[in-house]
Amino acid sequence: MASTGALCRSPKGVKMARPDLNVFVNTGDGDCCSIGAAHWIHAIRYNMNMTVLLHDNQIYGLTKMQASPTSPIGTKSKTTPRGSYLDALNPLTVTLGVQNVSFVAQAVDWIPDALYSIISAAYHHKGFSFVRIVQRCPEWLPNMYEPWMHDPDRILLLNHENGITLNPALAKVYKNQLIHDPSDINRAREIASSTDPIPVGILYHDPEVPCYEEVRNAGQLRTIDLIQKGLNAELDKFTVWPEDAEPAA
Ligand SMILES: Cc1ncc(C[n+]2csc(CCOP(=O)(O)OP(=O)(O)O)c2C)c(N)n1
Ligand SMILES: [Mg+2]
Repeated sequence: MASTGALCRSPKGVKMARPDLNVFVNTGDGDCCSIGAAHWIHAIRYNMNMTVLLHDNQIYGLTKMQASPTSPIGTKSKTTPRGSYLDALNPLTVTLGVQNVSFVAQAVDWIPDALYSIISAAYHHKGFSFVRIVQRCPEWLPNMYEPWMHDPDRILLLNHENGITLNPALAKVYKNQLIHDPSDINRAREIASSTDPIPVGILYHDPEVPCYEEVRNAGQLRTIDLIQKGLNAELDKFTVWPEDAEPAA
């Protein structure tokens, strides 16, 4: 599921109806943190088994540059020509503040190796996995991450045996590393509040939080067989029996 309003367009409903599907939501900062924010908060609390990739380019891109909740203070845009007035919302600390949060990670688009490992870990987590991808926007905010891209020490790589496995070549370039146990939510919240250096890796992971599908026994109530049976019963209501028809020769 993708595009703006992605979280509004009820991926929770899709997962309830079809627990057999792997649900991925590709969302933007405007969509997730503003337009669909109510759905974002409740999707975390429901802890449904799905993966949300927040492509955070800090601007409404598709509609040609309006400030979003994650735009840094002072961002000049079509809706804030004198610069935005408020501090940016931090999607990581917000997610880490909601009941039943179970997986939170951060990646940057210019380290694809780590991005791949993080998305893979998110997919394998049973529950709601939230990955914020710090995403460049070449069209509207072209130089936003230049200083971070050119200085590997401004990336803080999170290391742990329960985190992601780093390619050794990458580990040599990104020397600013921290051993972080992703089961420690208080430490995760502290790390999440850093915007410089940018933390990359798994901030929080609790595999024991029950998924809403399990709590509601959705899988048992709505198997493919049952759905098919129900549909057939509905469609059979409209069967017209050819009582007066000539018997087939
Ligand atoms: C519910 C809803 N409201 C408004 C829109 C119009 N709209 C389309 S794209 C967009 C901007 C989205 O910005 P963001 O989520 O940051 O994604 P980006 O384009 O930056 O990748 C808006 C407001 C929409 N598609 N759906
Ligand atoms: Mg955006």
